Amino acid sequence: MSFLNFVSGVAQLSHSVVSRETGCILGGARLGSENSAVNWPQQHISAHLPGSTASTLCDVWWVDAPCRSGCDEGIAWRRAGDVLYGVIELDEADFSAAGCPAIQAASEEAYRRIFRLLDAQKLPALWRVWNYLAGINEETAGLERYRQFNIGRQDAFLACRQGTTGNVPAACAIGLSAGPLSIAFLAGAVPAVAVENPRQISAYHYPAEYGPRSPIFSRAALVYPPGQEILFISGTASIVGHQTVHPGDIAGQCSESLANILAVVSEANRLCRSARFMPDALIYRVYLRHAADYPVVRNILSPTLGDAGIVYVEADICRADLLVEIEAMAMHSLESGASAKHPAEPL
Ligand code: 3EB
Repeated sequence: MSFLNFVSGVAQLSHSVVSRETGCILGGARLGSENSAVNWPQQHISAHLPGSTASTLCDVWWVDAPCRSGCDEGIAWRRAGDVLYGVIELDEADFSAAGCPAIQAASEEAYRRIFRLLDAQKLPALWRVWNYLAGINEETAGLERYRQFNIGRQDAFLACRQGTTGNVPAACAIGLSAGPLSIAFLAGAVPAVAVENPRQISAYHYPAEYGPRSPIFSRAALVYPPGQEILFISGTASIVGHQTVHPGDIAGQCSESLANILAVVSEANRLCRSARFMPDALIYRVYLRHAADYPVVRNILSPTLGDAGIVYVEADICRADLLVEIEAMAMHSLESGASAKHPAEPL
C-alpha cells in the first residue's frame, strides 16, 4: 500500500477506494460544470471538458493514514504525515483598493498566505502549484493579467525569502472565463528536485518582453512522499527557447508541446530514483483554447500518450498566441524490485 494515492478523471468518486478505518482524502480538483460541497479541500475548475461524456470529473489525492485538517487565512488544507494539500480562492473584488491591479495584489496575498501556512506547518517545500484566474489574457492598466499575476507571485516569493530560480515548484497558470483567483498546492518537508527542459529557457529566465517579472516555476519536479517518487510536469506549450512557435497552427503547436513533454520526461529520467517514466503511462491534463481543436489534438497525442489517461479542458493559455498546453504526472514506488531503476540503464 502506497502512502499517497491519486485518482484522475473519475466521474463518480467511489469511497470504497479509501479505507474507512485509517484512510482519508487529502484533497483534489473538480473539473467541469457542477459545483459540489465536500468537506475536503477541493479546487473548482469551471470549464467545458471536450471529449468527455461526463459533465464533471474529479481528481483526488488520498492517503491510507490519518489526516489533520484546517482552514488558515482562507486556505483549506489537509495534512497526512509530511504531505499537505491546500486550496485558496480569493475574490479580486476584495483587492480593488490595493493601489495596484487587483489580480496582482490577490496573487501576492495568496502566495504570502501559502508560505505563512507552510512555515507554521514546518513544511518548507512547495512541490506543485495549480493557478487559475479569470480573463488571463485580458489587459488592464496597460498590462496583461497573467503578467500582473507574475508580479504578485514574484513579490511574494521575494518577501517570503523563497528562491526564485532553480529549485522552484512545478506549476500551471491557466485562464478561465470567470471565477476567483484559485490556487491549489501540494507541499512537503523534503525539497523537490527541479527538472528543466533543454529545448527551453527556464521560465524564471524569460526576457522582459514577456512581462516585467518572470514567471516562477520549474519545467517539472520530482517529489518524495515516504517510499514514493512523483513526477509533476508543469504546463508545457509550444515554446522553443523562449519563443512561441507555430502561431495559429494547432497541429504544429500540439506536436511541439508533445516534443517538449518527451524532452522533459527524458530529463526527469536522468534524475529520478525509481523506474524510468514512460510517456504512455503518465496521467495528462490537456488545455485547449478552442474546444473545436479537440479532434486534431487527440489524433496527434493519442498514438504517443495513449487515450486513457488524458482529460481535456477548454481554457485559456497564458500567452495569447498559445492554443494548447499539456501537463502530466506519474507516481512510482521507491521499493526495490521490478520498479527500481536498473543500475545498468543508460542515463
Ligand atoms: C510557458 O512555458 C507556458 O506561470 O506558472 C506553463 C506552466 C506556463 C506554468 C506559470 C506558465 C506557468 O511559459 C506557460
